[in-house]
Amino acid sequence: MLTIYHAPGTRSIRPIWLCFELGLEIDIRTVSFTPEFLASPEWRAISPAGKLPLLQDGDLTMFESGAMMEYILDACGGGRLRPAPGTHESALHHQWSWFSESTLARPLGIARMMRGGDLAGDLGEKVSTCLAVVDEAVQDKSFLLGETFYSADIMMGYTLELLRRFDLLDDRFPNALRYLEQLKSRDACQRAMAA
Ligand SMILES: N[C@@H](CCC(=O)N[C@@H](CS)C(=O)NCC(=O)O)C(=O)O
Repeated sequence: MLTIYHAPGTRSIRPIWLCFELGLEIDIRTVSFTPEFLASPEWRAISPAGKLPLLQDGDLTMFESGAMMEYILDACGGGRLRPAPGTHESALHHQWSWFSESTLARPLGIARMMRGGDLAGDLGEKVSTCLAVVDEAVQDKSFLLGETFYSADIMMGYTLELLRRFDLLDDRFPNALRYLEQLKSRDACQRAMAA
């Protein structure tokens, strides 16, 4: 059974949501999301960068949420929740998954490192530019790649919810907001958020 270390509101929601969508039984271990715990030798022994989420499967330990999603799909997905490998749709699926974490969420990480860097200025501008891309992508469809829900929507859903919490996703992006609400109405998402 997969074990996922979790704290409410953090990126551990992604792999948990995915497991719930796939109907997998998982062991969720809630940990304290405090600087003290994240810096503790006990935590650093399994999560060397001091981050959440963390996934364990037998002797495998992983500490990057997008990579966990790929592993869960490889090991337990049975072809579900992602397009067939090697197709153009799969290429775009990879692109949205990576875009969610490494491009759209990046300014928040920089702002945090700069201890409150200017999300109202340059960094906020960068987020808005990327949000406009998402807004346009879901303008005339239910999900990023059309009418089928995929794991890239989980990657994106978490990032959009994070940006909404920081008041960066607002009614300038009505399609992205509608898309987020639709994602959040899914039973698996609600269960992951309540975990
Ligand atoms: N790209 C990483 C980001 C991990 C990350 O920044 N996790 C946050 C929680 S959502 C964290 O552990 N922050 C604590 C810290 O940076 O001290 C992933 O997607 O797993």
